[in-house]
Amino acid sequence: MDIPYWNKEIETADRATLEKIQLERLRKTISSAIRSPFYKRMLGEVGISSGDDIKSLNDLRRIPFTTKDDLRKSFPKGMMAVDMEQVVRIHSSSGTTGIPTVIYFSMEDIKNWTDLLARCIVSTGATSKDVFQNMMTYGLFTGGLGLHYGAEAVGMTIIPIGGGNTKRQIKVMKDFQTTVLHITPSYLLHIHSKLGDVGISRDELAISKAFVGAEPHSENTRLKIQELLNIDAYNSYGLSELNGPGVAFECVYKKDMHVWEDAYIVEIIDSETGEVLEDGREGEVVLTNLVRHAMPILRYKTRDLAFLHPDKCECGRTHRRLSRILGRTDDMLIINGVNVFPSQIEEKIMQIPEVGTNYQIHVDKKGSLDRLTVKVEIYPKLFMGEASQLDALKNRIKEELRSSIVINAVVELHEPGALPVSEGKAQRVVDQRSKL
Ligand code: DLL
Repeated sequence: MDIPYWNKEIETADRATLEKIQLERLRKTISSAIRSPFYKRMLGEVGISSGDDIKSLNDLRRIPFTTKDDLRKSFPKGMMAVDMEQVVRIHSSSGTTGIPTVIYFSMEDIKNWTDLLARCIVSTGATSKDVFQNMMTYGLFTGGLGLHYGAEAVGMTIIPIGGGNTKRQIKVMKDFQTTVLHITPSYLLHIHSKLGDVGISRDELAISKAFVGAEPHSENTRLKIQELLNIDAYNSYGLSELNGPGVAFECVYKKDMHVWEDAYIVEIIDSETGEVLEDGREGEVVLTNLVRHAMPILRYKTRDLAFLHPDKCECGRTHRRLSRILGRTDDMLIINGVNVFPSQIEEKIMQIPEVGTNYQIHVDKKGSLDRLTVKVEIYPKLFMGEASQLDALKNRIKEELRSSIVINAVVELHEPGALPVSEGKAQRVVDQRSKL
């Protein structure tokens, strides 16, 4: 296979070269970070007063972790490391859980971020010949503008449509013969279910690829997307604290996501002890910016759980691959004492052929016990059969779940369109226990 690269030299650099670059950039980043009140205090406490105090990459471990709470407490400017005059863009998280977190970019930061996204796009085989429909929200969310700049650098024809308005999205896909989509996986499945309503068939569309990310999804969900739409779906990972999309992305081989190690130091840690784990072991992803200076973040505890692949990728890139996000340290449900990640439930139900494209997990109480209800949409023709067939399907789903999560779940079958959909990140879990 002819492997496409955006910057072959850096993407295939050997480990010694990568580590040399990392060390240089870490020093520079620390010298920038220390200009912010937050890092001045934190680094001062561990005896680091400039980048020169970092003698080797191992010295990174002297630095304490940064948490979401630190970002919140530093709102609005506690982590800003340059004068406001040098800031050319602000992004922010929605702040639905409290105080928003804000991210500042200098012109150089935007240039560096754009370059990373161009790498991501090219690594999937997309080119300037592609028509790119960017269906992620533009605005304070990093998903829209981040990929927009990357796609522009690659020279793609961009349709900056943003999120929502499903019918229009489908029409635009047909009118401009869109070839590449950027979208959350849940919204893409919804779009597929709406093609018929708009009177447009898959054959009238030219889509061949989708960059899917911004929310957890299982390998079975990817396979479902690929099969239903006959496209290649590439996993895309990132978080606003560390720029946004472009932290890790799948290449043409689709065997998990290359982390751009000249731009980020990635560590996998045991969340409880903080111990750094070796490649192959699952733990919390911790990231350090190496090419951001308006607001660099050091050793950020993402709360995302994953592992790094120890083996090399066939594409020739040397940057290690991060597994699919397997869960979050904060999304684990405890149901009657049993630990369950929503991702385990998704993985199971999405491999059942009768299950459609949407589902939701509800947790409440029945008496003093927790009750887990898994609501799934199934294909409409199944409702036309015998009631006993529906019961059999329900039992099969229940059994599949029991074998995996060791919990007796209540299973509800719904018609397509019955469960809520989001045009951005899906809300998969509704836990009502604290409200009861
Ligand atoms: O979601 C940035 C992004 C935009 C990534 C577009 C990919 C595409 P935040 O809103 O800050 O930023 O949310 C970050 O979303 O910590 C993960 O928990 C989750 N997440 C992002 N990408 C993936 C993915 C953007 N591919 C949080 N798989 C992260 C699983 C993901 N979870």
